[in-house]
Amino acid sequence: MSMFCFQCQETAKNTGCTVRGVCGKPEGTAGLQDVLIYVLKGISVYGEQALKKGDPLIEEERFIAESLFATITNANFDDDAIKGLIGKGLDLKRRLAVKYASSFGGALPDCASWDPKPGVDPLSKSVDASILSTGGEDQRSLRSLLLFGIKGIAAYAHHASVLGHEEPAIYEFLVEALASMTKELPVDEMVALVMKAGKTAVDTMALLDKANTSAYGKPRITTVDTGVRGNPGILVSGHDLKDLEELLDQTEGKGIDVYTHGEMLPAHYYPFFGKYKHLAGNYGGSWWKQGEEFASFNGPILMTTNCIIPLKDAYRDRIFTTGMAGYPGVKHIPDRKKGSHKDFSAIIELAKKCSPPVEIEKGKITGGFAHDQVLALADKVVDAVKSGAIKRFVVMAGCDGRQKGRSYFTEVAEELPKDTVILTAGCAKYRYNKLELGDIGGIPRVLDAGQCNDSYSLAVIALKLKEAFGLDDVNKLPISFDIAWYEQKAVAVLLALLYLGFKGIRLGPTLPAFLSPAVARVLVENFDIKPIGDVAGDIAAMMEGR
Ligand code: SF4
Ligand code: SF3
Repeated sequence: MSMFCFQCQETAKNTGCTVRGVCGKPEGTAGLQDVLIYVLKGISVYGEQALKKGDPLIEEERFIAESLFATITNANFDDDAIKGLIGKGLDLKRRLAVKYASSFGGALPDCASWDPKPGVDPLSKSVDASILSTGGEDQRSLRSLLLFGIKGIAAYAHHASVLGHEEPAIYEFLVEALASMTKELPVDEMVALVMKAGKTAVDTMALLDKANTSAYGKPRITTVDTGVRGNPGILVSGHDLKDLEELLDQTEGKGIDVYTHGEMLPAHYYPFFGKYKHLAGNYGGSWWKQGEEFASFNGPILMTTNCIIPLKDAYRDRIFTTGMAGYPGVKHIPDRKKGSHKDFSAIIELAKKCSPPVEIEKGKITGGFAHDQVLALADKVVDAVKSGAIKRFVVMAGCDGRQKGRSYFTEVAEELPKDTVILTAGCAKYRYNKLELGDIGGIPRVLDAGQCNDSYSLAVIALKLKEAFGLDDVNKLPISFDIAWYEQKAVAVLLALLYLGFKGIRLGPTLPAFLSPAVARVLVENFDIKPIGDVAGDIAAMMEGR
C-alpha cells in the first residue's frame, strides 16, 4: 500500500484510497500531508507545555490552523507548498523544543523529537506518520474523527482570522486535540475530546458568523442571476469572502464582470457585496462540475479554497489559486502583507484578453436565509407551523459530490410533501436549489442560509424555534436532519450538531469509512445517527418524526 487516506466520503470502495485518491491526490502528496500532520502533532506536544505555562503561542497556532486547512480534501495538491509547510513547521517545532523539551514529563513521542537533517526527503517519514501506524481500529477511528473534525474547525478559524477575528480557546483546542493523538488515552477521554470538537466547531462557526456579518452585513433575501452578461469575466470559487472583496475592488470600472461559483454563491446574500455592480451573478453549480463549467466560462478562475479538482487542458492556463489552495503548475496569488491587499493584477490582465463566458443556463437562485433573516420572519414561521401550513422542516445541509447516489437528495427535495420547508447550507444545495419547489404563504420551500459554515445559522434557527414554541428539547421540534457530507468541514458541522443535542440525523450518501463498527455503534446508540435509506421510506419516517 503506497498511501492511505479515508478522510472523505468518496474514498475508494468506502474503505480507503490506497493507490491514488479518487479526488486525484497522488500518493506522494498524500504522504506529505501525513507528514505535515505529524509535524503539527510534534508542535502541539510542546505547544501544550507552552500553554500550561501561559506562554504565547499565536504564531504556532495560526500555522497549525493553516496547515490543517491545506490538508482538507481538494484544497492543496501542490507538493512544493506542502513541503514548504513541513519546513516551516519543523522550524517552529525546533524553536519550541529548545524551550520546552525539558518540561515534558516522560518520553518524547517521535513526532516531537523527529528532526531531519537538511536535504532529507520528508516523504521518508510517511510510513511512521500514517494513521495506519497508530493503535487499534477503534483508537484509529476516534483519532481520525477528531482529526477530521479539527480540520474543518481550522478552515473556519482561518476564514475568521482573515477578517481579524480570532479566539484563543479555538486555537488552543487544535493544540490539545493534536497532542492527544500522541497519547494512549482511554476511550471515554477520546470520546470526550470528540464532543469538545463539537463544541469548538459551534464556537468557531459562531465566530466566523460574527466575522462575516460584521464585515459584510447580515445576509438578506437575495435573488442571484445564473445567466451571463457580455463582458469578459472572472470566476471566483471557494469560500474566502475577503479575496472576493479585494478582487471586486481591483476590477471596478475595468469592463470585467465577476461571477461566483460553487460555495462563493452566498457572497451575494451579504449587503456589502450588493454595491458592486460588476458582481454579475453565479455561474454553474457545485465544485465537481468545474471540469465543464470552467471550460465554458472562457475567463480566468480564482480558487480561494477547496474544492479544486484535477485540471483539464481547456482551462489549465487560466486558473489561479490563492490562500491555502494549491495545485502543481498553477499560478498562486501570494498572501496579502499586513495592512495591504492581495495583488490580482495578473488575473485582471488575463481577463481582458478572454472572451465573455458562454451562457449555460438562465434563471435565478434565491437565498440569504441566515438566522437574522429567518428570525425576522419568525412570527410568520411560527404561525405557519401552528396553523399546520408548515408540517415539518428538513435540514439538508452539507456538501455535494460526484457519486450517483446523491440524486437521493434531489429526489427527497422533489418528493417531500408540499407543506415541508427545506433548510440548507453548503454546496449540498445545488442538488435542488434550481428546482421550482414553490413557497408556503410567501415562505420559500428552500431556505438557503449560505456556505457550509452557515449551518450554524440553521442550528440557531432551530434553537430559537424551540424557544418560540416553549419546548424543553430541540428534538421535539418538527425538524428532521438529512445531511449530505463529503469533506472534513462537514465532519465539523456534524460534530457541532451532535454537541447541540440534535438526534436522529440521517447521513449520506454513505457513513464515513473512518468509523469503526464500535465507534459507529456509539454514535447510533447515543445520537441515533443513521445512514440514508430509500427516498420514500426516509420521507415517510421523517414526516413521522423518526
Ligand atoms: Fe481518497 Fe478522499 Fe483522501 Fe482524496 S481526500 S485521497 S478521495 S479519501
Ligand atoms: Fe462544498 Fe467542497 Fe463541502 Fe463548503 S465546496 S461544502 S464540498
